[in-house]
Amino acid sequence: MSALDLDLVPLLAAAAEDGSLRLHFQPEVDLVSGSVVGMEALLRWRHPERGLLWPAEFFDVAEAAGLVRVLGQWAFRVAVAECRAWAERACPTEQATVKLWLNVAAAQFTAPGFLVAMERLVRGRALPPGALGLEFTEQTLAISQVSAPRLLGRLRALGLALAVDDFGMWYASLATLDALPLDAVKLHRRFVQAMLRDVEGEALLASLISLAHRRGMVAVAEGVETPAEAARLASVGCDRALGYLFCSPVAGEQARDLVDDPRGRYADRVPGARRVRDPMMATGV
Ligand code: G
Ligand code: MN
Repeated sequence: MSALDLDLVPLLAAAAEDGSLRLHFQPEVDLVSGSVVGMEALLRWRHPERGLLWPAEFFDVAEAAGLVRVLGQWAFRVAVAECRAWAERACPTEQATVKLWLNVAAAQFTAPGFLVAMERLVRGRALPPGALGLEFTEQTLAISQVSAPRLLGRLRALGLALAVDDFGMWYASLATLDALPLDAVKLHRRFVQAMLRDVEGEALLASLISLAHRRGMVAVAEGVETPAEAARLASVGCDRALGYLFCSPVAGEQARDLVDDPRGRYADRVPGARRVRDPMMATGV
């Protein structure tokens, strides 16, 4: 890992107030229908000289400088306001057709006031059912091993969907899938690549998907870039995918356009060969 660029700290400390943070949105696509069923909110930071930076370029510095919670709070506030705007454009009381997924950093999840803040945010904005989901990496769930099951249970009781993110990037602890109340498993791009590399890779991916399904979770592949990847994913039973094949992360205005017209949006890019229904579609999660 490269040394931390601590020169970024003063600028980053001001970012939540100076208008240089952005939230982009990437559609999550159902591999049977090609419909947009979710959006992942992704934080970006416009640096005055270096241009638009991705979290990978500034998150380690933010962590070292204790700025993760401030950035996270900004992202949550903006994302929930956006979600509210989507609901108003559709029908505010009906089940949301496109769920907004937010990434939760460990520093946020382990902060004492997290649950109360989420409660206030969700209730205060009167979001429709199914409007919001939270993503946690395996590390985050492991750090808060003792409190995680209870906390996740309380978040779920608020009507939030819960997902484990980047699954397989750390220890891919199967206990995560076995013991925690989760709705979705987001599989890291490495599994998509492994699937295409050899039969062992495909078997590994297929067994993770099957395990997720047996636990009542939806399997979501990340970083899908080609039609061949989408077709293979569908053939091993993967439910949903995000990636450049469908759409890169886009700014708010374009995201609204996608949310207004999500049905069959990317039907031309999914093989449509599976006859099994998306389990989340059935439960409304
Ligand atoms: O939260 P998560 O670690 O899942 O973030 C995913 C990151 O990957 C985002 O920053 C997003 O912009 C990026 N990304 C999105 N689609 C693709 C893709 O198709 N390929 C690759 N390599 N990266 C992607
Ligand atoms: Mn994510």
